[in-house]
Amino acid sequence: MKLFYKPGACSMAAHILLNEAGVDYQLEKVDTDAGTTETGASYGTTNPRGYVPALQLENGEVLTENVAVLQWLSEQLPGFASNDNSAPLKKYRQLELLSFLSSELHKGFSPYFSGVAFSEEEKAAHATKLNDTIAQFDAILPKESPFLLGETFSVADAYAFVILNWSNFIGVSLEAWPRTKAYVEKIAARPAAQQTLREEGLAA
Ligand SMILES: N[C@@H](CCC(=O)N[C@@H](CS)C(=O)NCC(=O)O)C(=O)O
Repeated sequence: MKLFYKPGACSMAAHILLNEAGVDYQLEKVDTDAGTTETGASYGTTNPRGYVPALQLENGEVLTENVAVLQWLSEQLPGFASNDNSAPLKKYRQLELLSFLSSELHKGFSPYFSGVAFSEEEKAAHATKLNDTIAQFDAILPKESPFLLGETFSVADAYAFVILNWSNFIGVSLEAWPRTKAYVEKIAARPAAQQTLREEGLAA
C-alpha cells in the first residue's frame, strides 16, 4: 500500500492510521503545486484532480477522497472495524462523522490555506464560519467517552485531529472550546501521531 501525501495536509489522517495499525506501507510525497511527486513522476496519473490523499492499493488500484480512503482503511486495518453487530449503526455513525469533518470542518479551514488575498470583510466572514464549525464539532464531542465513536480511537479521530491541529498553523486559538482543545492535545500525544508528525517533517 502506498500513501501519496503532502506534509500536514488532510492526507495525514491516513498516515496516522497506518502508524496506529503498525502495518507495512510506503509514502510518496506530493508537490501539489508542481503536480509531481518526490520521484519526479507526474501526480496527475495518480489523482487527476491533483490533491491528496491518494492511496494506492496492493492490486495497483488508487483510492482517492478522504472519506473513502479513511472508511476503506477502517475496514482493512486491524483494530478499526466499523462493522459491529452489537452497534448496527456504528458504520453509519462513522460515515456521518467523516462527512461532517470533510464537508464542514475541513472546509471551514480551507480559506486559510487558499493563498487568496481576502478583503477584511471576507476574512471576518471566514472567521465567523470557522468559529461556528468548531463550535459544532465541540457539541458533537462525547462528554462520557474519550473518542468520537466511544472508547476506541477511530478513523474519525485521526481526521478530526489533523483538521483541528491546523489551528496551530493559522493562529486560531481553541481556548474557547476547552474540551476540543484537550481532545486535540490527547491525540497529539499518541505515539502514532508523534511518529507521523516526525515523518512528515513537522516535529523533531
Ligand atoms: N475532496 C478532497 C479534498 C482533499 C483536499 O482538500 N486536499 C488538500 C490538502 S488538505 C490538497 O491536496 N490541496 C491541494 C494543495 O494543497 O495544493 C478529499 O476530501 O479528499
